[in-house]
Amino acid sequence: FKKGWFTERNELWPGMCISLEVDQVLYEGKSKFQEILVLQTKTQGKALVLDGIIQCTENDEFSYQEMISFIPLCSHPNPKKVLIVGGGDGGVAREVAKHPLVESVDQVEIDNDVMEVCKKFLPGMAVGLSHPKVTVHVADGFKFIAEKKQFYDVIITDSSDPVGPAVPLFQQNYFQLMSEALKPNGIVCSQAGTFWSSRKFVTETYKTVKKVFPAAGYAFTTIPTYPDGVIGFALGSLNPDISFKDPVQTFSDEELDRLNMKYYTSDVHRAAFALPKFINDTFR
Ligand code: AAT
Repeated sequence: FKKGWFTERNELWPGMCISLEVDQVLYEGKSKFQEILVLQTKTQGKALVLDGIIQCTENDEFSYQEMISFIPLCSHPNPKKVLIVGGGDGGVAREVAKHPLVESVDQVEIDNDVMEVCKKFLPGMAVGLSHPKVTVHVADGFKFIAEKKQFYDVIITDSSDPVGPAVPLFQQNYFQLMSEALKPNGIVCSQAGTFWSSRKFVTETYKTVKKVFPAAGYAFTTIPTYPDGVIGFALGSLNPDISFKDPVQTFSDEELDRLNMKYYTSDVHRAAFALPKFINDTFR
């Protein structure tokens, strides 16, 4: 990419895609795993792009990072130990670390170059990587998780889309390994695509979670710079009686301000589980 409009063309969302007007290319490089691009966009702040796919922009990242973190954390009565898989920009670590009940966070990101680039160009997200609660591991999330048994209360998979190094993070054996890495009543929450362009993928991911976990759920958030302007999360829990849509922890407006929340509230949490009929129908 050189200049003008960057276009996120991909077969995962055939025939329609997002474009960002770019003022400047701030970084362009190739790691062991993927092509890394940082763009100064005209209206959406800086953008991180991996293998041609937008991972986040400064303007709207809070929607995704708050929701993928606080939905599972607030569905758990005492989320002390948390694992983040992926999330090299650090935004999810930033959100998880600020939750008052969280004591320690492991993060396993496969690509050290992504984290280094984000520390330089996206410090507002990368702060998460150096938070005292957070320990960063550079490794493949799949391998990392296979070695953990009954260890975490919550596992968040902030993964890139199912192309390249992230493919295994959507397979049934990955969800199986996550269920074994959880403590009793633990919860997993995985990035799980868009129900407009990737309806089949969303349904398959939900059904995979349902096979492995006694309880499954699906929530979504709005985000203009991801395909279709929405992205969903597949949730699973070892607690068969959980009701994901009813948060067991709620925060007052003052507490939400103190936590610097910009998107998440208890009402938004509940609303995120109200799915359009055509999606609910495919989940049956
Ligand atoms: N916070 C929103 C950004 C992401 S980043 C996804 C991260 O997952 C990337 O940094 C990538 O290097 C990392 N990753 C990919 N595969 C693995 C793996 N096997 N183990 C550990 N980390 C991995 C999500 C963007 C979503 C885009 C939606 N269209």
